[in-house]
Amino acid sequence: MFDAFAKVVSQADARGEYLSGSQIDALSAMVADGNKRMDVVNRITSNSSTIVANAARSLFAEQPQLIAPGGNAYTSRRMAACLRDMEIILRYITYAIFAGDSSILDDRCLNGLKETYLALGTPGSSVAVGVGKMKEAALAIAGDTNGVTRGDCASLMSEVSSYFDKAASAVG
Ligand code: PEB
Repeated sequence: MFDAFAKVVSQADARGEYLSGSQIDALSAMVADGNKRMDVVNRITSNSSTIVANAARSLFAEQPQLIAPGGNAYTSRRMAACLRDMEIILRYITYAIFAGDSSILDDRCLNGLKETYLALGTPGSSVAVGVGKMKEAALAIAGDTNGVTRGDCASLMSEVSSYFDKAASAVG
């Protein structure tokens, strides 16, 4: 598991090189924008239940066969497993945002997840739709400009977006 700093150090060490100016500049920009990153993690974390519940509700409204008898989220046990899975994925995404690196998400959550879903008979493509819905909700909450000092959050938002995309394409 890496954060953005350890990743750069490890890559430089693999080549036996000092850190480059551009690597230091990139990390320095990340530090300068650190408060925005912490804010985004905090906002998504404190709204996680709403994000998960709304995404699941919307997924089941679009794909009612999932909750019909015989469906993959039918019975409260499977429904609970489904909500739990979405929650786990969102939690690892918040770690990746915090660390500024996706390796924690890749290694501890996404690695082998598609195969797990195949083995369970759970439709990975539906999970991917659910993750996409969590992404829209999380971006809306993270990017809400009410009550905050306005600044340029474009690159942070696209980074946040990329972790959700990565999770969706890993299972879809
Ligand atoms: C991954 N999910 C399930 C299981 C596992 C995971 C390992 C099997 C064991 C169990 O039931 O608990 N666990 C989960 C995860 C990590 C982990 C992400 C990462 C670290 O350790 N069903 C649907 C929807 C979807 C869904 C499309 C969006 O119809 C999920 C939610 N996951 C789902 C369901 C099950 C499951 C298990 C329904 C139960 C399947 C079953 O027992 O039939």
